[in-house]
Amino acid sequence: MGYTLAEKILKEHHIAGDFVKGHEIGIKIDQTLTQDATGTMVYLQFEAMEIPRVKTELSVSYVDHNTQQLDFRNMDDHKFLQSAAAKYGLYFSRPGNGICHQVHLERFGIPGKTLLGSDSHTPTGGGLGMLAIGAGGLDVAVAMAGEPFYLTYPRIIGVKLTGSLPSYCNGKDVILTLLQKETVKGGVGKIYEYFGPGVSTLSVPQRATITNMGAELGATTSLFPSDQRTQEFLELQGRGESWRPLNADPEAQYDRVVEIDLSSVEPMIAQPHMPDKVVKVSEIAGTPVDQVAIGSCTNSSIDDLGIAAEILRGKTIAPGVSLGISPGSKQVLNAAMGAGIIQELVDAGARILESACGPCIGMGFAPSSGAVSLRTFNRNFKGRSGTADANVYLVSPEVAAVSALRGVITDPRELGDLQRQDYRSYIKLNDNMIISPLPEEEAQKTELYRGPNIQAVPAGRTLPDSLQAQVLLKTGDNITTDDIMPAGAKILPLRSNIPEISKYVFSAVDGDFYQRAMSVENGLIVGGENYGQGSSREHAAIAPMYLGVRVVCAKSFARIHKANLVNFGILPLFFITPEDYELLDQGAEVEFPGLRSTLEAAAAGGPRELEARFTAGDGQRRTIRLGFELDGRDIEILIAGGKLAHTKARAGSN
Ligand code: MIC
Ligand code: SF4
Repeated sequence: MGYTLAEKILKEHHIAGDFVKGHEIGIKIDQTLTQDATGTMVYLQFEAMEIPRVKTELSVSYVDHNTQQLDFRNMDDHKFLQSAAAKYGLYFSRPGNGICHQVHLERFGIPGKTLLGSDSHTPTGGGLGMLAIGAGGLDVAVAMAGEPFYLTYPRIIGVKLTGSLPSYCNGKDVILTLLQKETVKGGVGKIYEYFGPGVSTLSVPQRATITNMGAELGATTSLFPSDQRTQEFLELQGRGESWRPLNADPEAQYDRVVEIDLSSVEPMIAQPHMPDKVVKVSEIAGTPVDQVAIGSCTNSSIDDLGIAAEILRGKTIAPGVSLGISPGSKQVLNAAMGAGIIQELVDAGARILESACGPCIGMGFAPSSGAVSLRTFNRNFKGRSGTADANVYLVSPEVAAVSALRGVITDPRELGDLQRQDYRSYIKLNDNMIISPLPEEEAQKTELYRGPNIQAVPAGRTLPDSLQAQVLLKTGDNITTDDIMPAGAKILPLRSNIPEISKYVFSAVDGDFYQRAMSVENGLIVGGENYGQGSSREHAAIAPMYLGVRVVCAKSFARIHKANLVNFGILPLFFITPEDYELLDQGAEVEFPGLRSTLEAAAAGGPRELEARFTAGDGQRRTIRLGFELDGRDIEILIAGGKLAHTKARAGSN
């Protein structure tokens, strides 16, 4: 029997648990990455673990999210992160050096290694043949401490690629096609592994676009083989020695195979407000466009900017359109300057933004009221752009550029065959914005810099045996972490200050949530399917915990958010009978008798379900059964009141 590539890498890194599909396994993490919006919590938590230096092969702290410094707060966080990198032995990628995933691909990613990142788009590294997984910050801190990362052994979906992409298509159209088939919850508990003759026709940046946006499937990660194209990419980065060939065995068994003939892929577009609301561009062509943004960790490589320049050369964007470009990294920006791409884009009317996340996370370049904004990004959740009623569409750089030109959504096939240039000779290596780890002795003398906005991580409460909690909010399906804990230029500077950021929990969904949560001792949220999809931000768990939320009852959960809930002592329960969701309304007082003893019994092999009693909307007293997919370790963490408390208690008892 042969192995898939994902299985091979998992097997090589497997250090705990039974290596059986569906079981929990612990894997060794070789590399970690953090970004500034999640990073401050990561290093505060790492500090609390009292470990003098990271134990991974390589760890990098990036600053790319909160780069609009409207006051002291973001810059204070950057300084804190720089001091933490110096103290704990990490590389530090300074603001301006680029988006974490793009820079990591260029400068650090290694085929066959494992990477854990406190950002949900960490799977970008899968484009290089890395097993790259997004996780909550605390899980990343624990991995930096040399502990295993635990995950449920995923199902492996093979994506067989045949043919080659037409000139007007991009890796983006491939992943949008897959999102249309599989939906935003189709990938939960799965790894998407690409194979077949079509693979070699895709460059590493195109592969990275595909693995990056695999996050929108809810997948654990996505993975490409490491082949000659990978070798060429690494050699261009002066890192040829990091290359090794990696492939699935010919007789590898996938749990399911999806086939995509690249030659038949068409230009695709995700409509507001979900990445899986995908249709062909031709179906909605002609819709007027107000704004176009090219960039983000999905589509900001030199080839992405290059093709936009190719389309816009010598022309001017439509009068009603504002075009913003954020190059993925300093390397991309430099190459784009060298190749004249920036000149051409500026000549055509583009506004050059910083090499950072920028508009993708609502850090500037917000669209006008009710605007149609076409973005080469990966998420179009309502309000994420910074404008509550904007309509954001997700597209390739080809569609973005031609639509900017015409002022309406346009199918790039109108332009006929597109000519692509080879920009390789413009790539110059310059790591002067990456600060290397300090030698151990010097590192230990470094003091952490802490600005006044940086507050300690609040502690969770231990789980009582019986709990009564009030339903604070009932949501529908596919609630995102942006709904739970919004981002944007106003709220992001509060990421290091939980008491302050907590005031914005669910603020875009229900303006009274904060007040209501503050008025009860224990809160409960009712959710639909795929609760907590999207970002890895643990603030979507820490802040509700701070507001007293003890339990979330949902039809199903997104992977990273569920792990974050457990890490911060919030119990994730699912409706065994999905119709019971209808019974549990906002305001209900729910009793959980024998909560802790039921969990303890489950850890010892007992049934993984418990009872909840409440008065339903019809005035009837009801008892329903709720399930939990938690293993013994999760249960210990929940009982202790969260992973930090659990880790401390364990350290104390050793
Ligand atoms: C995002 O794209 O939503 C973010 C901002 O990069 C997040 C991380 C965060 O919230 O800080 C993610 O994807 O994990
Ligand atoms: Fe940054 Fe957007 Fe990528 Fe998140 S999705 S890492 S905000 S560019």
